[in-house]
Amino acid sequence: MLQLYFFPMACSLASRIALMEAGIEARYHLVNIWTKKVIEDGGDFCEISSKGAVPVLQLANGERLTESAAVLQYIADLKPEAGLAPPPGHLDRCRLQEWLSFTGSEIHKAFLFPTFWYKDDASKAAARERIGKSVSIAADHLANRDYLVGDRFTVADAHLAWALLLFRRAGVEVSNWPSLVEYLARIQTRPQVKAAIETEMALRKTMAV
Ligand SMILES: N[C@@H](CCC(=O)N[C@@H](CS)C(=O)NCC(=O)O)C(=O)O
Repeated sequence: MLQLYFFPMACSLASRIALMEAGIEARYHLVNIWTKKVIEDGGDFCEISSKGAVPVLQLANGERLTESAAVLQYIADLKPEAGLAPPPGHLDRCRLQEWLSFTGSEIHKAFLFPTFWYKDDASKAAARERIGKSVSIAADHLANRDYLVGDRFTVADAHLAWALLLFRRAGVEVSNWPSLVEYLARIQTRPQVKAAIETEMALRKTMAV
């Protein structure tokens, strides 16, 4: 069985959404990403992955995969019939990778600066402006379409939707981009997305961090 190491409402939420959308049963291990402890047994998370970051997906053969872009595509390819990623070799598969990469580097990492790393207001404001530029690209793309790639929900949408859910913490309002407000609402009408968010929101409240 697949095993996902996660922290509630962290980027590993996208992997949970992918597993649930694909109907793949998995074991979920709650990790405290700040203390690097696996909650259930107090084990050292850095022994699971030297990166010390979620998501980590443990495969059926015991190998472990990290990086959301890789984990999400691996899950999607386990159940091609769920349509969570275009088939390899198709141009749309490269489009999917394009969005996974953009969300992971230009959006995800960008909002960490104003939220956690920068202490002074000027640096925070500059970081928010930068994230705004990246987000505007996604907002323009979604102005006339329902999903990032093709005409159906893919793992790229799970990834971007997760990032948008965390914007407020970084002091960035999604309401600045009406197309993203509609997009996020659309993604959250999906029963599996809703259930995944509810599960992690409930768990997040139990964490003291
Ligand atoms: N490039 C990685 C980033 C993973 C990442 O930054 N995960 C965060 C949670 S959203 C984390 O676990 N951070 C803990 C740390 O870096 O110490 C990915 O896209 O999966």
